[in-house]
Amino acid sequence: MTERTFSILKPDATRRNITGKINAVIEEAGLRIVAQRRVHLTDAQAKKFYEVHAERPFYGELVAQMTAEPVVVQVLEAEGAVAKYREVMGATNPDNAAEGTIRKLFALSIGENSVHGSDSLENAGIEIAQFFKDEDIVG
Ligand code: RTP
Ligand code: MG
Repeated sequence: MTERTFSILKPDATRRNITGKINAVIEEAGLRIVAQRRVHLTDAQAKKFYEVHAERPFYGELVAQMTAEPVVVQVLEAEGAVAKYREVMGATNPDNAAEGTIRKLFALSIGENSVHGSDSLENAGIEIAQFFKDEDIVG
């Protein structure tokens, strides 16, 4: 089934000017970038986005990192886009990420791990709606 997933190219990627290199890996894997926008997340936006992690010890650091510099928010489309993008991203900790994955290629650490991708189709819908209007997604 054709699905849409939500992606963020994180501040460590915009800072190093490697968003194009990451997009090349995304497109090479067959995911289509059907919406994309550069944005500097506010504290409130980042806190809401990562609400599920509010009780985790790294929450404060995560919100600080995600608001430090701009990010690129995206909608990616493909057959089975949610699982496909998780595979292309690689493990959260780049030390555990498979060869050829975005995190293996580009991540600096578990915190500065270059990309976010939705972990379920339900969350993809919720996350896309936080950043994009329907008419701004062109499949
Ligand atoms: P994401 O949500 O960003 O796509 O990454 P994920 O599913 O692989 O990882 P998740 O468990 O949802 O954690 C969200 C983000 O929090 C940061 N993190 N830091 N210091 C730590 O132990 C730690 N653990 C997670 C990472 O940036 C992770 O992507
Ligand atoms: Mg996650």
